[in-house]
Amino acid sequence: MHKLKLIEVRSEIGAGTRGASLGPDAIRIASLDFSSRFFKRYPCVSIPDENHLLFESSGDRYAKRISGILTMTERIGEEVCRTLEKGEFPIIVGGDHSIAAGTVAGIRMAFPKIRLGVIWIDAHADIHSPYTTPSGNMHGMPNAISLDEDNLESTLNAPDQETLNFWYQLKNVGGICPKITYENIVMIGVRDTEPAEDHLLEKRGIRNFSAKEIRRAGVEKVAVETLKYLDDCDLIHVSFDVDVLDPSVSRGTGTPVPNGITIKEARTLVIRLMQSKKIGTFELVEVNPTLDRENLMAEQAFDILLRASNQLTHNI
Ligand code: 6HN
Ligand code: MN
Ligand code: MN
Ligand code: MN
Repeated sequence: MHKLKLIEVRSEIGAGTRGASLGPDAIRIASLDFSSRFFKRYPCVSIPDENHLLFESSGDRYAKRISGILTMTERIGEEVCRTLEKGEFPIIVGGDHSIAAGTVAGIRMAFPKIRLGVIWIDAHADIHSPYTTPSGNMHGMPNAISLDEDNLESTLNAPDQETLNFWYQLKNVGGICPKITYENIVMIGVRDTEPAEDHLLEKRGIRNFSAKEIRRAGVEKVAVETLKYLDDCDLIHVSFDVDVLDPSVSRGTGTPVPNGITIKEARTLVIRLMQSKKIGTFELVEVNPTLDRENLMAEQAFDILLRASNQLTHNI
């Protein structure tokens, strides 16, 4: 039986809207409504945050608070690596999506040689670099960090040398760069991208199952196709950004995008993916209760976490 370990990361500094750091606590509160023993059953650690940086002015316009993101990536990486080395299954709960760079770093630190796949369930591709970001918010960059992607062909910004030094260090956390390759990433539900990202998605032929495709083919088929696409991988990370859901589900996330997937589709998708023994880590991010009503998003997120973990404990 899988031994699960929860890793809570109250990261706030990668997002442009305030409140994602409250996600893990909103999810804990939601678990009470389910009368669930989830948070009693599994061991849980909390990664110290760098949120004090929000109260300092940051000069790095094209990679805001990047020094803190580097510190967080190292901390998360070490914890995820330790957890995997103990044979436990890490479930990482955010926080903003910049934490995904730390999760992938941790997997790589534990297993430098394996073929690592990533299933990116999100309204966004999160593949910006400081050269292309429209916002400077680093939750839009974790895939570029893992892929060692600067996307210079689409340069719009001129980051300063200090920012670029941090960017280089960030991509090299754990001493392996790149940590994943383009053919081993599948995106599901991505529908809000900038031209610089579109350029990469097209040039690199990244597989994306749109919400429309999910509706047409059925979520079951999309899960099967996704796993088939990553058949060569030894281990797969699933990263679930709650803004993949349609905003009708809830407004409780910083960057909601219309035409998302339904909660029913999300549940089936996650359960079906988790049936694969290759899934080695699961991450859920971007719940923001300050934007929500009656903690709806946290309840949906907890429901997904619960189903994912129940499926995992069945995988003997
Ligand atoms: N997320 N592409 C936009 C940006 O500012 O870079 C949005 C990023 C959203 C990131 O939701 O994890
Ligand atoms: Mn995201
Ligand atoms: Mn997103
Ligand atoms: Mn946009």
